[in-house]
Amino acid sequence: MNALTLFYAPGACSRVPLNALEELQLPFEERPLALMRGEQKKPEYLAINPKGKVPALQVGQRILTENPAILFYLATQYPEGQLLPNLDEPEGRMQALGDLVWCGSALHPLVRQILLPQLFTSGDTEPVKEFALQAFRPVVDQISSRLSNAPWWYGDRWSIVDVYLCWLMGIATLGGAPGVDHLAITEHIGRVRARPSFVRALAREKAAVERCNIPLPPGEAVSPRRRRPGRLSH
Ligand SMILES: N[C@@H](CCC(=O)N[C@@H](CS)C(=O)NCC(=O)O)C(=O)O
Repeated sequence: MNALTLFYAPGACSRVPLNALEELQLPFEERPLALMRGEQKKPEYLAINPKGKVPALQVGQRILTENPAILFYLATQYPEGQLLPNLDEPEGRMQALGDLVWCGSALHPLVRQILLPQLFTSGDTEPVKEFALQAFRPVVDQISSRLSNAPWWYGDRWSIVDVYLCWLMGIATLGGAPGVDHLAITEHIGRVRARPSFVRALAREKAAVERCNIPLPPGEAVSPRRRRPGRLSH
């Protein structure tokens, strides 16, 4: 087996692959970065991931970037871990890939605009945030309606998509989106957070924060408590 190293930042979207590795119970090395100190833009890290973002997963000598790609890689490389359902059918694989890409390419940019509108304009941030909040509303309704009928995104089976949605909804809620108003979403977040692999992932983040003295902005959560918005570039 190729050695795995995850480059991640406490509180960031890299929590999803961190949770995936914990779910798979694979041995891996962790390299936490302090985004607030700009470690993701330092030459040492840019040599690993020129995009200057977390996550990055080193697999042997290769580097994988982009959450959907990392998660799909882990799910298909270690199918016994059941990170995604129905991987043995082409339709199931493409459904799962579609959902991961939706999270990464549609929802993640939207929640960034909600939490960090200042990154998208040099002027008034309110219209940017309002536009993103409006675009996010039907998404929240869609997620909420699906989770009202079943405990997990894929019905009665947990998957890594649930963790991705949980992280996205948490960030959007920090930014003022109406996630917590939806009981189905709040309860879903509770279920995701109660899973042992999530608890272990969070404990790793917390330990990294303490060990490496990683500064977190006020809104950044490495504990289940919800806090105020921060300034990380999510
Ligand atoms: N498309 C990328 C987005 C990664 C991303 O935006 N990561 C944020 C943390 S959530 C980051 O590294 N921000 C630091 C920065 O932009 O300087 C993915 O899905 O992996």
